[in-house]
Amino acid sequence: MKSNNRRAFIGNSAKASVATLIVLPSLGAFIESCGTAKSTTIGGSNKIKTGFDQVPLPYGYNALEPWIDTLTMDIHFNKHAAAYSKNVKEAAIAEKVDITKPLEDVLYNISKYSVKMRNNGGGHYNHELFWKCLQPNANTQPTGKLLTAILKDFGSLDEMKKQFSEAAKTRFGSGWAWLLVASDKKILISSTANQDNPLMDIAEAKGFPLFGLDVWEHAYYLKYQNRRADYVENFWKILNWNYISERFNSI
Ligand code: MN3
Repeated sequence: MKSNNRRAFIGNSAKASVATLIVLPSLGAFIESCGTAKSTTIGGSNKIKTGFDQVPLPYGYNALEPWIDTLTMDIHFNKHAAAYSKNVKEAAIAEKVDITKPLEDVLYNISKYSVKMRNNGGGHYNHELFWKCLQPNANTQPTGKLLTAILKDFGSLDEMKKQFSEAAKTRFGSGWAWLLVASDKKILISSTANQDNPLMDIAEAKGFPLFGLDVWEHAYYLKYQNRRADYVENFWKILNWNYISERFNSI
């Protein structure tokens, strides 16, 4: 894990003090880790990086009614998502990961870690992102550079939504649908199983996730039961495009 720590260090080196620089093992290692840092996947600024602790929900449990019900939000945040955060910290301690560094640094190299880290690191990251991408009474639309990019890659906003909804509805079993930016800046739609995500080196479609939709049954079953398609349809009504644009503009 030492090289990961070095990579994480380099990622934050703009903020590092001269005093901390002297702990680097050698100039050779410094140069080597600079080279590795460049090869990491596309990512956002430090401002939108993810820590290992849960950030408080930015709205009440009932705020997304009637599209996502209060009890689902309460259980989802306080039980399911809380468990991912607790478990990823356990895995981090066991695998000597510095939890003061962004979780993204682990996810970029997830194939080098345990299954526990993959499931819970992904689970924690995905949920922290999910809450921020939702908003009560959203009624927002993509604008500016993000809208231009969507139109370029999909032809229309409706076409993007159609393809995303299809990915969400057809993901077999538990998983997520994603809108992501690939390293060539092309906007893609993908879906992943379980708690995997596009940041991971094992992902089929790699890139920076703009938003994801949780299609595990725990995300919708109390209200929608087997009607995943209705849940997917209603998701568009509470999507926080302002935050999603902020993510797009940060890369
Ligand atoms: Mn979930």
